[in-house]
Amino acid sequence: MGCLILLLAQCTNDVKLRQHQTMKFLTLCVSAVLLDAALAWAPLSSLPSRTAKRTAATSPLAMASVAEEVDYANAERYLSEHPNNNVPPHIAALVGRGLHTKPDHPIGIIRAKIQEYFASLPDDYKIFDAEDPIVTTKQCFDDLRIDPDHPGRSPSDTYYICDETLLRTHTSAHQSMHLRDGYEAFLCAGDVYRRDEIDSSHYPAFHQLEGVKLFDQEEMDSASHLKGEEWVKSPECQAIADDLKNVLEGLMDHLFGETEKKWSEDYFPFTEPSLELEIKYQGEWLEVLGCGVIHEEVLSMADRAERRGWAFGLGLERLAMILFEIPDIRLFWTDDERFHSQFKEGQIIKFEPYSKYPPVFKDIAFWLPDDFVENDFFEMARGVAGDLVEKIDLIDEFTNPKTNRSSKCYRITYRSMDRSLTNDEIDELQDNLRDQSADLGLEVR
Ligand code: FA5
Ligand code: MG
Repeated sequence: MGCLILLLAQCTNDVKLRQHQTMKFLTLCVSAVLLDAALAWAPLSSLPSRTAKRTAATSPLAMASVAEEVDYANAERYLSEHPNNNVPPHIAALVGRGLHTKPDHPIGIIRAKIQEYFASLPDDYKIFDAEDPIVTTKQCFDDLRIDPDHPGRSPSDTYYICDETLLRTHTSAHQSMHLRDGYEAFLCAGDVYRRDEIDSSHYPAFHQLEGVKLFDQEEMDSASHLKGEEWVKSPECQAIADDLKNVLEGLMDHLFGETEKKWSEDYFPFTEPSLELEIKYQGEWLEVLGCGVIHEEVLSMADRAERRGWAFGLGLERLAMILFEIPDIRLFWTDDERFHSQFKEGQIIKFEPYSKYPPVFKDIAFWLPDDFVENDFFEMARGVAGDLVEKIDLIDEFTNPKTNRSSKCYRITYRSMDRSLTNDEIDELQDNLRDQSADLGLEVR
């Protein structure tokens, strides 16, 4: 409730915010109060399974508290008229599709399989899957020690609704809230959004599953006062990291049987040490998750200073691509029945490509303005041609030594997942893209 009001207050700072949106938020606040009251008597343990959102509703801080009242699939929620709103309509249209909650969708199937593994472990993991995809900068970044000038926070990487609210870039945005609410072991799945490169394993909308576990306070007692390097070097911190690796290796074996895995050091401001795990897929290493021992400052900001534990965040599309042999990340979002009819709840079935239609390649070269942001161009291409853009590769770069002007040449691969493309239609899209490039200050060569 508190957060909803905060969110409302932040967004109404924007005088241009449409009135009906303000009304919607007010309605939500009232519903949240009613729901809070209605649930106040319900013992947590008596609630059945799809009630993660209802148990969250008993918390004063839960953004998910009105999950049953809010229509996350309403694209209007994400398209405020705030001058710094950078959510394009084709992204707003993806939010709230809830692929991770669909029992017959590969994302839902893999999520269920992951939950099945965690249910077999001794700890009791609380399941969340209905948090609001709109989070505050505090939830997504500050609570996780991500500095104001971290590149991941910039509008070239993140979709902002208004200055203080955004589409979550990772499910870690909900860690602190659940920790503060007293949960000690939980899984939290949801759709996340990033402005990113375009190819078969990157998509601006994808799904993550977050896992967090705190350790018994007595086990950590002799070390929980340690900070920084001293803590990281302690046997207690090492024990947490070892447990984390064991649990995740067990998960990979549960999903794939024996697979080739590779751990590497990584860096996240909210964990130390931090690691990433890669899996061999079609002869290449594919990064599937990031994880680490939760930074003591994150725990202390979440009012759990005396506790220690681990966290991980894995990419559900990446895992599903390996498990179901789905060759292109765009397929997860298709409405094509030839895709959906192949998958059934609880079953791991290899995907049979219904056809591989031929690609159409088009190159575009332009002189760059000084403030060129590659992701702006990628997004513009997706805005013009949608999922017909399979990938965009930089194929040439050049700086004129006399004028010092730089140019780049990109090759766009157009390919439909369900039909053959005609040259004429692609020429038209490419012409549109060339015309629109001027809006980014690009001078087509
Ligand atoms: C994170 O998002 C961290 N929040 C993970 C984490 C959680 C670390 C808790 C420590 C503790 P990263 O940006 O590496 O980390 O993303 C995690 C996973 O999401 C990646 O390993 C990958 O599997 C997936 N992923 C990232 N970007 C994309 C994308 N554009 N498309 C599809 N999957 C992606
Ligand atoms: Mg990573």
